[in-house]
Amino acid sequence: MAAEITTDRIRNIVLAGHGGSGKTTLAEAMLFAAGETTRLGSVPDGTTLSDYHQDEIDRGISINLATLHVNWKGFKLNILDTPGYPDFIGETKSAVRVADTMVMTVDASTGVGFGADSAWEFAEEAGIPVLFVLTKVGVEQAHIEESLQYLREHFSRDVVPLEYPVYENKNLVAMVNVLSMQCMTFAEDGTGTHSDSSEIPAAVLDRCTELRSALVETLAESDETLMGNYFDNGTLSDDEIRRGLRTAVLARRIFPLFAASSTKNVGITPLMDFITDYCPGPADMPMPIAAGPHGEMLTLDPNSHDTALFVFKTVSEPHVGELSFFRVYSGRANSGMELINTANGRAERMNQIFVMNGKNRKDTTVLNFGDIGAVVKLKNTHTNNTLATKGHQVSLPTIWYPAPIADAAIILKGKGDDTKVSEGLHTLHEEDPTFNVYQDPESHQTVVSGLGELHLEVIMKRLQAKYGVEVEMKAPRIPYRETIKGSTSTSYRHRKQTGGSGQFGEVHFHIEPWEENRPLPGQFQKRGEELDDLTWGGKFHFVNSIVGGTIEARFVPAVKKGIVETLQRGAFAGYPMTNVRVILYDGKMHPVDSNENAFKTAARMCFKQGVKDCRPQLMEPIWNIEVTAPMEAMGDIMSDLSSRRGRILGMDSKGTAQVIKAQIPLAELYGYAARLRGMTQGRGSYTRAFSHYEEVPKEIESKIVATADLEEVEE
Ligand SMILES: Nc1nc2c(ncn2[C@@H]2O[C@H](COP(=O)(O)OP(=O)(O)O)[C@@H](O)[C@H]2O)c(=O)[nH]1
Ligand SMILES: [Mg+2]
Repeated sequence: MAAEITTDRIRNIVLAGHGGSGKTTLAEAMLFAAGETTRLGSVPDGTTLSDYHQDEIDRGISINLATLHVNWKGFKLNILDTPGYPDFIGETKSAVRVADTMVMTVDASTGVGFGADSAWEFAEEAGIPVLFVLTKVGVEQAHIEESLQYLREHFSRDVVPLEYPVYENKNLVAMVNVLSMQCMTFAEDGTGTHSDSSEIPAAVLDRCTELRSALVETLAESDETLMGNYFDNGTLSDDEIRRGLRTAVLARRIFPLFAASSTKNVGITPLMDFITDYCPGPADMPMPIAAGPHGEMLTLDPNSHDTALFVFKTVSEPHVGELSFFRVYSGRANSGMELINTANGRAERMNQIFVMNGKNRKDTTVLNFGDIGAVVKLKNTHTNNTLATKGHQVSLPTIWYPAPIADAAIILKGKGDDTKVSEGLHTLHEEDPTFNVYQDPESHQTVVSGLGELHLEVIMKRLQAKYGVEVEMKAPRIPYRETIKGSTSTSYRHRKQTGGSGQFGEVHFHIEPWEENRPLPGQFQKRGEELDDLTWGGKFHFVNSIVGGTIEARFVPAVKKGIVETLQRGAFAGYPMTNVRVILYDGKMHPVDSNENAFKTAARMCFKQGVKDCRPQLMEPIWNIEVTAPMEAMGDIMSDLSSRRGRILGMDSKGTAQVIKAQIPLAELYGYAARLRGMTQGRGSYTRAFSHYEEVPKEIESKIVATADLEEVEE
């Protein structure tokens, strides 16, 4: 790009909407119309600029957010094409953060019932205007009026059509520009050029006139001065409409609706005109509040010469290295400048800066306040970091990502390199903060988590492609807990004669459940007690009530240690045990053969033997979930939940969606995100949080106990 782009000439837009609704194709049409490409790329052919990663071409969907730009009539439109699938919603979140307008695509060919609620919520949260685009209006079964009605019911009653398709014999032949009341006929060559005529076909004239009057009325209602003029003159002048519309779009009081057939580039150039004329530039939006060097809050100054860049995405590309995508929030970015990463205080050099079109990069020397670009080979910079001028270090607010809802344990397939796996997973996490990995200290499994099973699958494929290691995913080990419901008194003598010295220890235990304020059985005197908080949850109450020195005091700690070891490893199913009281009330010693080890072993064996008579019970983690989905899917969702041993706590409605609150065992939650999306065409979502432990039903418990790995030798 030759000329330097000034802030007032920048428009940052994010394309959002349901997967498959036509975002990538729309972006492709914009690029072709602006002369940025020499042919119109296609998603099915794998020839778009946005979906250039191999996994995207293979699956035919967008997985990564792509940064594109066009030069349109002297304006630079930065276009952030996002994936629509809930598994990759983190990418949408990142893109919304740096955009000033959202363009939400809505598939007119499938009629009502599309999703994209989360994108709408993100725009609401960010306070940015939303334009809707009805896509695929060229196909025969396009539902124009139904879609409009749905948008009004589902999102806002202030959705106003500014472009209206004209059909002849079910073929799309033109579009009416409702603002100018011109009928636009588009060139056949896919360039998006159109010739306009004031003659509007009779079939749509009344409807378009009606839509325009409604728009004028809405504008008048949203502004007091305009309201006055409207009453005086019965209408508004073109200039008043222009100013009123701009203000209303910015203030989110109006949500304009466009129509497009992207594969033919029909209807898109007027949308681009609208974006440059009516949508906010970076300086029209409120300046972000950042944290100063001492944590103080300050509003950035749009006229400041100090640079502040926010990194909203990083990706490592083969043959390129790590690319960091950023937006300039203050000052300007120059190639060669040195900045400080305010998250870690490290200096970074902006060796080369680029503007992007998917995988294509163009060198540039300067990006002004508000612009979006990329830089390669930063050393210590990740998503959510701010790079700022030394001495003027500010930190921009970070992007908050949705919490993971799917987990899997991973196992290396065949021979491979463990360190490569952990290095690879770590880097993939840095690139995609919605993907997490951790080592479960209890199960020793490597557990990955993300926004759905598809998300995890895609990341594992990426691990294989980039690091050459193949892994398998399976359900993570459930952190069951053992406990007891009954009590018993039991004893155990450990005696062993091996060659010279022997081993001898005998202990007598009373074992019972621990409960707050449960009294000690009357027959025992308390000589000493310890109430431990177990690291795996729950309590262990150890009571020493040895009378007459049958076991010397020096052996008592070893007895306790033997029990605690068994609690940790599990006494009947191989899971940690909680909430137990053991009263050591008798025992025997041998003058030569007794030692700490012997007592420890005796305690372990005695405890395990006793637990058998205490009605052992396995406990499982229960999670609270909140499922949001369209009404039509409720039947399937409910019956699926009950087959997963779920308990419905309540139902509510949220807009046109239904919200189910339920409790479900963690063991039944594996694969749930994918199942839910399958039942709802990707429109269902859920959140989860641990609630409590509950008894595992007997028939399930016996299966778990049967596979327990509990072999123990008497040392
Ligand atoms: N006929 C027709 N097909 C379209 C149009 N826009 C997109 N498509 C097709 O719809 C599918 C999904 O489009 P895509 O752009 O990948 O949607 P995205 O997931 O929102 O990016 C692809 O097969 C496109 O070729 C359109 O305007 N007309
Ligand atoms: Mg796409």
